[in-house]
Amino acid sequence: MKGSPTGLPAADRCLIMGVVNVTPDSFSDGGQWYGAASAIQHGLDLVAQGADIVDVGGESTKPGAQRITAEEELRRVGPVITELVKAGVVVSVDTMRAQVAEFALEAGVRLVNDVSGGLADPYMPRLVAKAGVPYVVVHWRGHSHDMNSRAIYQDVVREVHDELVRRIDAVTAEGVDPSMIVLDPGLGFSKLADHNWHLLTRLADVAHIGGRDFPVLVGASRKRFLGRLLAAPDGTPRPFAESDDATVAVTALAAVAGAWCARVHKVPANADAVRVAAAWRAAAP
Ligand code: PMM
Repeated sequence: MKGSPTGLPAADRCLIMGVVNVTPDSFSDGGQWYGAASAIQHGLDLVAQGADIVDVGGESTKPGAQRITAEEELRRVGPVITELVKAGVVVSVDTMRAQVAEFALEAGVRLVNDVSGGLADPYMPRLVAKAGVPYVVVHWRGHSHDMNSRAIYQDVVREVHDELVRRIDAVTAEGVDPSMIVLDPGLGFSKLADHNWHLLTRLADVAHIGGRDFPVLVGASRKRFLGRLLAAPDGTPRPFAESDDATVAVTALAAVAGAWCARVHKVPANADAVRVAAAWRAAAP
């Protein structure tokens, strides 16, 4: 796996992307940063805690979530993106919509994070290509309202790899420069716990495509498979906000395996973990 695409922070370690969900209903932190002022402050706090990039999103993608309008999404993220960019923060926009990405690019975001990998909005790849910014292409099989019904695989690593190959072909055909693509296995997006674990142990294989090693972003933070792993003896899953330590463990392991960036809700311990991982990798024979 590879280093940063042009235009993003470069470091000799895995980067940390801090999450600002400007939503009332994201599964892990919905409602906490719903107002623009608190979302902006949260973004600034994440940078002070060690985030290299701040990812701003306005649409919840939790399983079962219904879509909002583009206008509502823009209303949520617009002021947050504008103010964070003005403050000098490296901002990425987490959106599946070209209309929202276009606003964000004009405001100065440095990365488009599209959890649909260009499938949800046919105008997205061309827009990103024209802007010449890096593009996170996430493995995705469909919108949240019924994504779990698509979590069927014979060999999840091979199928996610092959479906990402098709996405790369599609977005490069629209003009996206392959050197600007970051791949993401899409943990939890039409994936059950076992699928996520298999993908995590084979990140390099997922991202080795056409003789090229693409940079990989990992979004394990507070996801259900961690809450299930840490369930109480009676089977009750651990609440999302209490799986941050498990997220840190995944970040460390993914960073040692060569991940380019970890997308996390709680930055400080993850920022430490990527530094531990960098020292580990540097000392490895
Ligand atoms: N997961 C969520 C949202 N955006 N972006 C990328 N690139 N990868 C992910 O795994 C990802 C994402 C959903 O999690 P959240 O609602 O807790 O932010």
